[in-house]
Amino acid sequence: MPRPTTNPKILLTTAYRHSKNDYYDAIGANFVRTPRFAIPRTVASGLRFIKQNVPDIEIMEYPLWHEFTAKLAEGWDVVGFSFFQHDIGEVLEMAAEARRQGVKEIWAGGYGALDSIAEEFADRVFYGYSEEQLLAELFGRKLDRLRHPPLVWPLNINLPPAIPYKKLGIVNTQRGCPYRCTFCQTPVHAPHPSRIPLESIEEIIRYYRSVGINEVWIIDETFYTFPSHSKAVIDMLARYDMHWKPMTRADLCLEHLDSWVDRGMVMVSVGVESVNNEILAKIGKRTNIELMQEFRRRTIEKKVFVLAYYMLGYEENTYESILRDIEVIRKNLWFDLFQLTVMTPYPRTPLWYDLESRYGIFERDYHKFDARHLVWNHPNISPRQMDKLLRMAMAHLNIPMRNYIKGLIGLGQRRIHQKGFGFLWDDVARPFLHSLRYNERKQVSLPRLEKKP
Ligand code: B12
Repeated sequence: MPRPTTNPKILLTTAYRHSKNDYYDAIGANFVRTPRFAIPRTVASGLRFIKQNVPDIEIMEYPLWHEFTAKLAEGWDVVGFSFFQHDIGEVLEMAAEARRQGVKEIWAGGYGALDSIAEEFADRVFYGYSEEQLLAELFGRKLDRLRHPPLVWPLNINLPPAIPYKKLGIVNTQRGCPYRCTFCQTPVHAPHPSRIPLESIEEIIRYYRSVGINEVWIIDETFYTFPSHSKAVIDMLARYDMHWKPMTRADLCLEHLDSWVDRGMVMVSVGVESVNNEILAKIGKRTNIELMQEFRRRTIEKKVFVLAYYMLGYEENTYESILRDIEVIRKNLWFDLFQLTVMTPYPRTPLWYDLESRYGIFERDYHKFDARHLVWNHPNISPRQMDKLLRMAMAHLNIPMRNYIKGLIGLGQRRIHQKGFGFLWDDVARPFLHSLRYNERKQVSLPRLEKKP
């Protein structure tokens, strides 16, 4: 793209909300019982990263329709959309409205842009992480250091009503993933893993501390891909006295469990995906059930809360085999919380090409690509049966006093042991009071880290 002589006016936004509280909640969607956790998606990580590093661009996260149209009326050279697959329906409506209001150039980016429809409605499609490209192409500048924006998620407890419990600081320490699981889009989106500079990570941890946040979630695809970098991050988290939760692999976590717990890890999330070793081998997961059982045993011992990702609906599955697997989990692998999804082929993954060619992907409603619906012609299970299986799995695997509340009590015991009843202030009252005060929807720009003399 030729560099424009004057700075173009660029607005990047996300799918719109249908009503005030219509924030997608991928965690809350895993429960049929109460109390339950909720993490409404109120901030758009990709757009915050762009804004932090390319400040001349304006961003708008999850607007209501009337907010979006009012914004369009301000006049823009470019309107770009950041979206997931299941947001495409809303984005198509928004792009049409932008064209109607005279916007000449529409952009698409994020994971949803891997769908071929992006080429149809957008003039430009961006693949993968884009800060450097945007800065160079639009403003002829080089990125001296990728900076990490403030990314804060609300963690609520729904009794109901929804009680704001705490605000979590989100940290990305690296991008991409060296593993090649057949269902995952990351190898297409970011095929070459890279590190986020340690200086930027320290900047963001210091920011979280300064605004009263004491828990961070590391949402890397696979934390500890770069061991020496990750070790430095862990030391930093310990130095700032943070509680932290990485998203990683069970084998990596098992190997480092003692030292991670000593440095403040309280929770971990890992992909279990299946309780069948043949399926695990077939999807390229490179784990097995024996390893998972050992991981479970050790995390119980260390009182670490485990969020397990689990997929239903492999080609080999039948209605009955899924019910049997649920029982296997309850007996041998009952983690503290399950994020349950239905295996969904996403564009350009090996799984997508395979299922499309052999069975066909029938679903045309993009909303159903939220990993909670059967979207392809499964040989043994119908979409209705899959809905029922998903609900049954939730009902049998996420039970307050059998796992997730019990897991929290375990965490509380560990904290009492460390801090005495000071934990009531540090872990309960203070996060709650802070949660009422901090508005994560407000865009804040991060001050530069002052170098120590
Ligand atoms: C954090 C996360 C979440 C969070 C989202 C929080 C939030 N506020 O966004 C939670 C836990 C809620 C979540 C839930 C789900 N997630 Co998720 N999630 C991720 C994860 C781990 C990180 C996303 C992220 O923040 N990346 C960091 C930012 C900086 O990167 P980015 O968003 O890609 O943005 C960069 C570029 O894409 C680009 N860019 C982005 N948009 C645009 C737009 C324009 C115009 C331009 C120029 C550039 C550009 O520039 C950005 C900066 O470099 C990814 C895997 C991954 N590592 O990316 C999966 C992932 C995105 N999730 C996925 C899925 C399937 C889901 C769920 C549907 C699963 C489920 N059923 O529970 C839900 C749906 C959530 C939803 N509706 O938003 C899939 C997406 C598949 C797809 N095509 O839709 C992924 C890729 C996981 C996977 N490997 O399969 N998720």
